[in-house]
Amino acid sequence: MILHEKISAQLPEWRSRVTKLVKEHGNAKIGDVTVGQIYGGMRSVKALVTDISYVDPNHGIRFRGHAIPDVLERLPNPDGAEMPYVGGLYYLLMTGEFPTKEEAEAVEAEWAKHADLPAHVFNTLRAMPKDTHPMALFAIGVLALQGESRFAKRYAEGMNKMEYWEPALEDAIALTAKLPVLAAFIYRLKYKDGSEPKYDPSMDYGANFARMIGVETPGYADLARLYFILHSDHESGNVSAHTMHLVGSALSDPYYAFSAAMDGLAGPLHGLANQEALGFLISVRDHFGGVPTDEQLRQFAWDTLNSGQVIPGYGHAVLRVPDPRYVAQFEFAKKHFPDDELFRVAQMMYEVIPGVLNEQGKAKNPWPNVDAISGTLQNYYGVTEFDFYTVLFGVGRALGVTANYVWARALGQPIERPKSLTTKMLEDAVEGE
Ligand code: CMX
Repeated sequence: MILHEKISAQLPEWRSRVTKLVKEHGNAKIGDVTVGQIYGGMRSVKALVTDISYVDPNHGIRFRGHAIPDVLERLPNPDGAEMPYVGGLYYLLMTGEFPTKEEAEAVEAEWAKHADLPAHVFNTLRAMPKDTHPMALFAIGVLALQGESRFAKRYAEGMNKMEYWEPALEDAIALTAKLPVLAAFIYRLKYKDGSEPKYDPSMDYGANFARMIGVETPGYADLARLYFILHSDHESGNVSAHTMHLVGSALSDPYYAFSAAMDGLAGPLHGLANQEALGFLISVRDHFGGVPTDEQLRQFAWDTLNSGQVIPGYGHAVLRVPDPRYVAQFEFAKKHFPDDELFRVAQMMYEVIPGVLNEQGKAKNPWPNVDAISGTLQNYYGVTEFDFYTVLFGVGRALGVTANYVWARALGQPIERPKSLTTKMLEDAVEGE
């Protein structure tokens, strides 16, 4: 299998780099931790390592060192498509190299082999109450697949730790292969006829997803490709990525770890902000009967802030500029449907909200994040059920977190276990300062 061959060839050098670094510089200090950071969600504490992606506060995400426009330009596209193969992005995340078209297609072919869901997954989800949130169904569906884990089986048989990454990679591929089918089934179960989707091996990942949720409008397969690529990874400290890493560090297999990660993505301050953001846009549009003036929107935003709520889709823990994932989606909408009413509301938000947040003076970053506009694009193509949007985020996020899982096992990252203190200890530590 192509990713196995590539990683296998790269591994000796990576292992010796890490071993050398830790052996020769294990006591070197990278930063200090303040009391404010301990109480403040560990913001900016440098305590994780990943080579899959990096978020530069002033430039945004770099996938394996490459900015989004570069990634979209250099990854190969399916014939006639505007956006690249998602399988090509997975190759880049896993190996750090841009694939040829054949290599991207080899990853896509691998996915096609593993895409089918066992019957009990469909049945488990059918047994859930109708009003279960799609993210709960998604996490349950993933957990219901756990029995398929090669990692768990090999571990139970007594596996050498140098081999952990191999069944981890098999699980990563099988899991990411199944997610579009799982997501499409949840969509059909919640909002359509509840029939079981079937992956078509003659189509790529993005086109398959578009077909399985029943959106055949030209352009939507490209949006699906773009969406999964943009949401794939955002370094290691965000809630979903960190959860995957933490749970995986106990050698829980990728199914357990990813299901837990999705529970974190389902929070409104993280992935669920995409459903909240579209809800906000719609309430603005409905309140004003269309696109508001900037003065009207300013007042609406202030009313929201004064009632103790956040403006969803704005702000970020690391970024200090408009999120390039927002910019890429904005450009897509501008090209394909510049006159769409909700897109025009989103544009007005971009003009007004940063000023309001700056005036309020609390948010460190007043700019839009990935979630501010993603629902607008889905809505345009008829995917109007916005409680489904975080599931789409989850399908994309799987690409990054599973690549991280494989490399964490390959490089022998140990169980994660930071140290806790008590408030009294902190008070004693600062006494006399
Ligand atoms: N609207 C209102 N207030 C905001 C705000 C926003 N969009 N963004 C930040 N603030 C407030 C915070 O709530 C905080 O207030 P308190 O001091 O009263 O607690 C203050 O500004 C400082 O926050 P910060 O340091 O700038 O931001 P954090 O790192 O603590 O939080 C985030 C980051 C994303 C949770 C926050 O900006 C937010 O709640 N945004 C809205 C929700 C959202 O869009 N989340 C999606 C993020 C991307 C993703 O993970 O999917």
